[in-house]
Amino acid sequence: MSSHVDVGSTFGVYQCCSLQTYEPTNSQNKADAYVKVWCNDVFGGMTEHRPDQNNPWWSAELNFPNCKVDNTLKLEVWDKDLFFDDKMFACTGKLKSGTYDVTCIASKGTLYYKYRVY
Ligand SMILES: [Ca+2]
Repeated sequence: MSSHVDVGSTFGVYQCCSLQTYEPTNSQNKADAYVKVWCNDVFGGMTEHRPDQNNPWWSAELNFPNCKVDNTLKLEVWDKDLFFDDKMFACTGKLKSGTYDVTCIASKGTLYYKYRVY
């Protein structure tokens, strides 16, 4: 019998986020935004959507047990619609060790988020 203890592995935590939208897409000119998150193409989850809100925020915390330094974190901001949701923009970046507040500026909005890799 032997047991295995995984010591020193890296672990990614992603904390979502707030958004300022510049091009809201529903009929009231408001966004119904939510955010999907991947680490190296592994889907890590998504936030709930915030209806009719051009400055939404979320407090979701997503854990990525296998997310490491130099992996690529990808966030997609989506606008919920009745039938087909629209992708507003995406943010990608390579992860560094430590805790970071990130601002992603895109033509349709600015996304603020935080991640930690340790
Ligand atoms: Ca919408």
